[in-house]
Amino acid sequence: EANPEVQTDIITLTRFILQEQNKVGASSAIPTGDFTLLLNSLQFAFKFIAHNIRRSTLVNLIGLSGTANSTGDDQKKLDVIGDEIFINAMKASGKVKLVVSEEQEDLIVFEGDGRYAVVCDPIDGSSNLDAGVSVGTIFGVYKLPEGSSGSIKDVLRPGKEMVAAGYTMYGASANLVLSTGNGCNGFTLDDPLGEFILTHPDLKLPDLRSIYSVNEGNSSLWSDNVKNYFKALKFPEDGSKPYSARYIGSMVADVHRTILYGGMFAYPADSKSKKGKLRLLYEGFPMAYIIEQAGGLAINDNGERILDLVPTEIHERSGVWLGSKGEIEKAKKYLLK
Ligand code: P6P
Repeated sequence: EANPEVQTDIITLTRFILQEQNKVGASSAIPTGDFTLLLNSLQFAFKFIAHNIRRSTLVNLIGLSGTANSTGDDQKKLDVIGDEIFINAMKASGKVKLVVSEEQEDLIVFEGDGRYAVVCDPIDGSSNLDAGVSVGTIFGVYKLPEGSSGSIKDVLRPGKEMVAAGYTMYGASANLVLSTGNGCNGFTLDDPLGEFILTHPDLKLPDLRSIYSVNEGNSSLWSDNVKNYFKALKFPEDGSKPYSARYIGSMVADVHRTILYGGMFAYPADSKSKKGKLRLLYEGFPMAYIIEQAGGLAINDNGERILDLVPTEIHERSGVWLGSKGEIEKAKKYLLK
């Protein structure tokens, strides 16, 4: 009889997406086949970036960093490598018309008749890499409106119009968290197999969890409302237990913990960064999309739903508050005082 330990019917990412497409009510903006091919290119980019992160960590560890490679140019910074891998994979897919990247000042327009626009931060948090902190690729996908030939207006749209969004966190293993508008699912890269396997089906945040995640070093710059909110968590007046503080300083890692354990994460706008630090299009929108699909909320400093905001330029910043529904509703009460 079959060995019970051996999984013989695993759900890979490709199989999962094909199943999703056949679900009733799957977002009609994703024609059968096209999205699977786009997703295959996305997952290739994640695998290749994961490979380079592991290799570069090793390279740095044994002091080879900074060595000139065969063509004599300097060892590329990892975020440049991640950016090139991502852009090349999107171009090769034949399904993408536009790319916005945190590493590229201007919109990238490909030749051909791709019907998707992809926005991304290829390696968010890369400054933490040498400290062994998890970093990640954050991405969002818009479908070009019918009749559009592909221009900046196709990406200056509210995040709620995205047909897919997510991130891949490069930690002990590569973890992809993805939504195509029907809930939120987690996949883990099985390196030897080279496949992302469904390991966290139907992710849902708990409604409440006493964990807050913010860079307290900015406290003196916050508005009084923001100061009062965090003070209430740390010195509760109703005699309840104070909240726990957890801050990694890598958005993908802080958001991943928030999805798995609950709680809230914030990068408020402040007197120094009046529009906040995080980028709306390829950090705020994808994380807000994922969090909402997992039953949480995501708002800006004015208590507005992040996914309803319309960027005016591709690198626009925004304050970001996201996490458990009950925790963000509590924060919103303070923000609107
Ligand atoms: P701070 C990393 O540089 C990043 O863009 C996000 O990943 C992270 O959430 C934030 O900046 C951390 O910023 O000011 O707390 O170091």
